[in-house]
Amino acid sequence: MKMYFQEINKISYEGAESNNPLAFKYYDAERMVAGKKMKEHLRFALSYWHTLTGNGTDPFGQPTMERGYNELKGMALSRARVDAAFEFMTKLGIEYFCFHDLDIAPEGDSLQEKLENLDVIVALIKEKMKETGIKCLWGTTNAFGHPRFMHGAATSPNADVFAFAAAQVKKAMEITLSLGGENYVFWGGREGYETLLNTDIALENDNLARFLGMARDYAKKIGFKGQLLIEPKPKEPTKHQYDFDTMTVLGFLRKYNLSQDFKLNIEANHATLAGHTFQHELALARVNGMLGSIDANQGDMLLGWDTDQFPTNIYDATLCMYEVLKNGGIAPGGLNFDAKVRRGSFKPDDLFISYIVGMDTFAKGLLVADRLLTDGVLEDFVAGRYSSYMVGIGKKIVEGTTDLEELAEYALKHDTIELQSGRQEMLEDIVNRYIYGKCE
Ligand code: XUL
Ligand code: CO
Repeated sequence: MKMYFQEINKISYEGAESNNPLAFKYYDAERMVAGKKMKEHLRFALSYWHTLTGNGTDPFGQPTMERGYNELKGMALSRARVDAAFEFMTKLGIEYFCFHDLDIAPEGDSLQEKLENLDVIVALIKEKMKETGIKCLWGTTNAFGHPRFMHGAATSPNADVFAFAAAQVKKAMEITLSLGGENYVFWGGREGYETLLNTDIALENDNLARFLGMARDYAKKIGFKGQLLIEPKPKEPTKHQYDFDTMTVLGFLRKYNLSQDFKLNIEANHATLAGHTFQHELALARVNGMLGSIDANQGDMLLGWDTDQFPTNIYDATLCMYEVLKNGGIAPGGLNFDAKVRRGSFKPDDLFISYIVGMDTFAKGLLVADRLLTDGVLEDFVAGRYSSYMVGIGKKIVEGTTDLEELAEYALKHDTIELQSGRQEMLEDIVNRYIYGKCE
């Protein structure tokens, strides 16, 4: 079998003092943290699209990525990418992957040919999974790239497009099931609009719900036990994506009676595009029992689009893992690196270095978050801040045993109110100090 990363050996843990860019400084897969192995907390996954099919093109320029399979085409290229993917994951110790149908096999000239191509590659992937023990975190379908989806898929004004997308999702779910996928993701693709002058948003939203309902029914019918996930994103490619953010999706799912069947896949860069922090989206999903999985990446605060950079921001990673720990873990979801190397980082070892930095950032974030939670520093402060709801009139408010009249009477007698400081800067300093050194 051809090797695509011959010059790179298995990546090992060397510790925080190491200067080797091709070694882990914090990610020590078997290390126990809060009763579980690091790798069980983090459940890292490779994104097939950015890692194997991404070639460095941007709207202004041609491919840049130096890859050993660049000369190949069609099915030969798809086969080579399978070999490269499993070599890469094995060397990094990544135990999961995520994919779109079209990442793994070429379109073909007809729907039939596309389905047949998929069957051939899926058989190959299955062999590799058996050989390596690597698993599928989630599958999805690409119903946004082909020109037929220019006006959307489930929200296209053309019913034939709706049907085509349905055929694709049906197949992608079957594949995900046959690969033992633990989740299935719906990212909105082009489910949104550019102008209301040509758009029936009521019908489009109803159709999106109909589509998701049919997908849920089919998943049940074929015995897919994985978690169904929706990945919110506010804009790009459409001006206004229907799955804007956590609360928008939650409202939508509740309206159409779908909230029992779906959870959310929260992506860092989508959160910031929506004008939220990553933690905001994670926390709202968590407190509503909807946190399903994570697309780990980061955006650039100076740019208004989805740059899908590898996550290197320790502050955000810490607060992400804080939410994950408070959620009782992320399984059956995981941390999928929906991230791509910059166009100028075109060498094969850049791919390894980027994953290593991302994995180290989240491993360190996990250590800091665990220590923050064990010491209870933030939790204790927050509990104290709301302590007036534990007794007296506050307790009655929470228990629903009071009303406006009683509250008005109470307020008349207690109109000299003493407030406490929110101590934001003090708390930020505490987080900083835990990041700097309280947990090696
Ligand atoms: C797009 C995005 C997708 C989904 C899968 O912004 O994040 O890659 O994660 O379709
Ligand atoms: Co994503």
